[in-house]
Amino acid sequence: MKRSIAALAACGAVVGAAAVVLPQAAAAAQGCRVDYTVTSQWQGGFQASVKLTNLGDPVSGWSLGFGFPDAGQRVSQGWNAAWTQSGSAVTAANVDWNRSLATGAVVDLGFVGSWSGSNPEPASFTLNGVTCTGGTTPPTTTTTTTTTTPPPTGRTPVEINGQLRVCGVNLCNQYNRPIQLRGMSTHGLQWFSRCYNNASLDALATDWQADLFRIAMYVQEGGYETNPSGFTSQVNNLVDMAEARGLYAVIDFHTLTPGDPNYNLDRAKTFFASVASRNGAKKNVIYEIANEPNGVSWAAIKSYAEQVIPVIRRADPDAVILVGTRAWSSLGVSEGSNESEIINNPVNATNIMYTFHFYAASHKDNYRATVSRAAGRLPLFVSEFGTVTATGGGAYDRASTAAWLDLLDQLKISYVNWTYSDANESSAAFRPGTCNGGTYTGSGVLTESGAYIKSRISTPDTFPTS
Ligand code: IDC
Repeated sequence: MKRSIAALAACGAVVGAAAVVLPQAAAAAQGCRVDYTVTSQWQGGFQASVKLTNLGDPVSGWSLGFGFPDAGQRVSQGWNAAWTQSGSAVTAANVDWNRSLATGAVVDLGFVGSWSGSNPEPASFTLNGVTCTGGTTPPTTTTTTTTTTPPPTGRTPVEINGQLRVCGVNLCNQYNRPIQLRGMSTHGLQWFSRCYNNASLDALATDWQADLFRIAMYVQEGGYETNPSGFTSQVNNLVDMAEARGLYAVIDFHTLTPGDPNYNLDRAKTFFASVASRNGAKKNVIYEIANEPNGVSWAAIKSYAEQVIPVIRRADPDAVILVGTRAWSSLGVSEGSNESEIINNPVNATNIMYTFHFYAASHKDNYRATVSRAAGRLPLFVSEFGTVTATGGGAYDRASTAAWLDLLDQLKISYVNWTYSDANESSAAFRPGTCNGGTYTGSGVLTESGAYIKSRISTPDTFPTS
């Protein structure tokens, strides 16, 4: 799957100067190298990373061109440049913030594309009209500044990836490279707070090697509405405990019943104004504004989102925000709709992702097909899934869970499993009674579901660092 071709070789073109050799005159060395990698590919679609290196003199304003050899290939969504396509010819022009490229500067671009027939790599890369032959053309200056950020300073997920942002349909790290985060969700804080302590958070960070921790704060059922300040400080404490371990924290406003998030609009504004002002300077916080809208139109959810997001932005302008989708965050599928209602009428905000939830024993091929299709068009985040039926109990479905996680890995979609708790239900990762003791590590404390999910989450991350 992972292919890397490089349009590279030695030489570059020297243009500008005429007959007399006067190196200090107007001669501008031009040269470039492109490393093109298909980072994932699925039926009908693919994602590519395009790393452009300026080997010539510094440029201010640039345009990268290339051609797809197969006319069925299309760029559907690109990032870090303005992307256009005419026939099989693709152009990526600089955006404001990466207009200037020093000699040796590298700029990371990428896109999600579609293909029919075949998916060969593009050819004939050009920078400002000059073919990228790559290699070692000595530039006429000795400047070798680069636009890439320094190497990572630590080993935890937050130290490596830093402040996250949405780039195209992906979640990107501080190097503007797509990443996938994998982690666990609490159960309802009103019932299971005894499960969240230093020992269990240590286990999540070290034994599980997780990247993120979702803090599910129910609003009803004995949750936030009964004690706003108490639940707010409980959430803040858990954000700090995640931060201390280098884990990302998803602050989940866990609306469920009633399904219309507007029922809790005023509570949401109060809660998010408070947690965003308290945590806005942190790099590890992601906000999830409504867990699972249900029985309510997309228009109503969008209206809610467009009122709550600005409240968060005022205090925390750069955080990623997750927006729940219709029908228990199924992109509408569980109420007979689909992702097109969002694509046609997206939330008017930037740096947001849409959530998709599934329960593997209940939601199978048609839901997977929706996610495969939607992933090329919308930034998706699986902020909750279960290995069992949608009740949170019933049969553990390993085969369907594996199919889901393989798909999410391929699409680099982040995921969070329900639940990191010892609830007496098959979706819980720990056996009943575990949270009454002090041990959360090892296999003895795990349920069948927990053992499998831990085996998936604890495999090494491959976070790009440049
Ligand atoms: C379930 C819990 C269960 C609790 C119930 C009602 O597992 O113990 O009694 O909520 O609050 C969701 C929800 C999540 C559900 C879960 C399983 O986000 O709150 O938790 N589920 O039913 N969506 C689909 C499934």
